[in-house]
Order: sequence, then C-alpha cells, then structure tokens
Amino acid sequence: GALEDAARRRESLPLERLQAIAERTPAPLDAARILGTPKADSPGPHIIAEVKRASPSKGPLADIPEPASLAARYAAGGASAISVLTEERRFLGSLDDLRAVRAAVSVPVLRKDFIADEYQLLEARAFGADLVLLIAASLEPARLRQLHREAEGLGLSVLVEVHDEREIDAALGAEARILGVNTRDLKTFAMHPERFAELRARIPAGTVAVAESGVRTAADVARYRQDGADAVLVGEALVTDGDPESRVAEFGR
Ligand code: IGP
Repeated sequence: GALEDAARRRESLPLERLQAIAERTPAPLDAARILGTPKADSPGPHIIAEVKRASPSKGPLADIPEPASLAARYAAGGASAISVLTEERRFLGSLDDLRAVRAAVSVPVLRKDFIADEYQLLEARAFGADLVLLIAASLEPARLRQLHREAEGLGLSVLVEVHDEREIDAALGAEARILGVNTRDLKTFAMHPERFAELRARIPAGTVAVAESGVRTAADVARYRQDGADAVLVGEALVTDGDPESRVAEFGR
C-alpha cells in the first residue's frame, strides 16, 4: 500500500514541485558519519529513538505524546537520531509527522517507511529527513543498489535493513554504510534477538551495525552493545514510557 499512497500524494504534489521544495531544504546531516563515530561522553551505543503511533502487531499505541514533543524529549535524553514512521496504513504515520519532528530536533532524522521508488526518496529529502530506510527483503538486489545510489545522490544517508546473510550480501553489494539487523520477522512478527549476534560477524568493520526491534530494558541494550552494536533502534518501549527522556539516557549509558 505504501507505493499506492505515494502515487496518490504525487497527484497533489507533482515531482517538479517536490523537487523545488527539496532544493530549498537545508542539506542533510551526515548521519552515517555521526552514527559511525563513537559517542564522546559515554561507552554506550548510539540510541536511535523511534516515533510511532501504531504497529501492525499491536494496533494504535494508546495515549502517546505528539511526535514533535516526544522527539524533543528523546533528543534531550541524548538520542543520537530520531526515527519517524511515515507509513500511513498500519503505522498511522505521515510526512507531516516527519516535518514536525524535523522542526523539533537538531539530530539526524530517519524516514521509516516502505520505500520502493525515487519519488519517496525525494519526499524524504523535501520533508527534512537526513536518513532513509531501505528494506533488503522487499527489493531486488539491483533495485536496492539503484535506490541506495539515488538516495546518496540526494545527500541522504541510508539504513539498509537485513535479516539474513543473503540480505547482508545484497546490502554490501549496494555499498551500504549503515546496516540494521531487524530481530523482528516482518512477516510473522516473531522476535529473534539472537539474530543480531549471529549476523554481526558478517558486517565489515567500518560499516555501522544497528540492532533493531524488541528492546525493552537497559539489559537488552547492553547485550546488543556487547554483541557489537554501534547503535540500537528502540520504538515501542520508548513511545509508551512515561519518562522517555530518562529512558533514552539510561539506554545510551
Ligand atoms: C522498532 P520496537 O519493537 O522497538 O517498537 O521496534 C523498529 O525496529 C520497528 O518499528 C521496525 C520497523 C521496520 C517498522 C523495524 N523495521 C520496518 C516498519 C518497517
């Protein structure tokens, strides 16, 4: 559905107008460099804190703060980057959420969506993203390489999401600089936290390794750190926490 939604948006905002907006948008931050540089003030991993209103497995997450204020609290807690779900159907996100978060923080912002064409990359750029997600499981290797190159051409960093060795090879073939191992199976929603350690050895030094999904406690973060995560991406546990600022600080220590 994400591609159909993009086609609908394109009818009201044609490519040429989107291009003009993108050209007026400040240059993206170098998220790959930021996440690839160890933190100056602590030995902990970079925390990528996610804003999401709902998930396909849980439905709407009750009583969550507005995206902009939530993102500001994440940043105050020391988040190195903010992930924003913009997918409309199952995650109830939007490009307006991306824009609001962009205006609220000065750390890199990730557009998290099911990106499959160039128009969506340009949207990310025009609405203020520094970083986009590309999911190896849903793109042919040649297409992944093409979109990766296109994104970098727009000045965007790319988080390539993988969940097995074949996808790591495809990501490396696309010259990925940031690899995220999603420990949740996107089809069954089953969690496989051991997957990160299993795949970490396949990720070359110099490539940023991100552990994604299912993190609930500081112990979960510490385990991924021990297994070699440069960054840990946390969504639901932060969104539903009454004190997200303190939780981000705790996770990042
Ligand atoms: C966050 P969690 O379990 O902390 O809320 O997970 C993030 O990893 C998850 O939202 C995610 C995702 C995705 C969402 C990972 N990959 C791809 C949509 C599309």
